[in-house]
Amino acid sequence: MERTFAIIKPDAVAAGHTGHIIAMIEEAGFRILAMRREHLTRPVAEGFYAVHKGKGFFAELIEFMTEAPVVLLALEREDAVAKWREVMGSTNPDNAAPGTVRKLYGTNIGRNASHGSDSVENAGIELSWFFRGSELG
Ligand code: 3AN
Repeated sequence: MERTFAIIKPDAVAAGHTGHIIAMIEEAGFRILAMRREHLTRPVAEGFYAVHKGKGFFAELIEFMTEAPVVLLALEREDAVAKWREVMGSTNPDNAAPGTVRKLYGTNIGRNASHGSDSVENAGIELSWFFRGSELG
């Protein structure tokens, strides 16, 4: 069993797609270990995306991620990191496969409806940024 970290981003939450995205997650065989709706503060968002600090899109990314509430999820299944990235689709919704979260609900490369960890190592770091160990059962 593997774990990954997911965010339903402000655009998708505000548009009322939380329920369908959670259904997609469960239909893809994930167990939801923990879930929380939260309006990210600037320091939390900047800490989470620290790896992108200095990139041209950083300010825009932080603005977007703090504009409205998100839904944070801890997910588990076999091959969870790769499988959730498959369900999300490519970073840029234009290149995402039909039926993926980003194709269905993303607008552009910045406002792309969802986040998923890119490695098992980063999943562990990201999960512990948002959830206490005791919340992950
Ligand atoms: P992914 O989320 O698919 O792993 P990353 O790690 O390259 O993609 O980027 C993290 C987040 O930063 C993306 N989800 C997206 O919201 C934003 N981002 C990435 N590249 C750009 C860009 N060129 N312009 C605006 N936002 C971007």
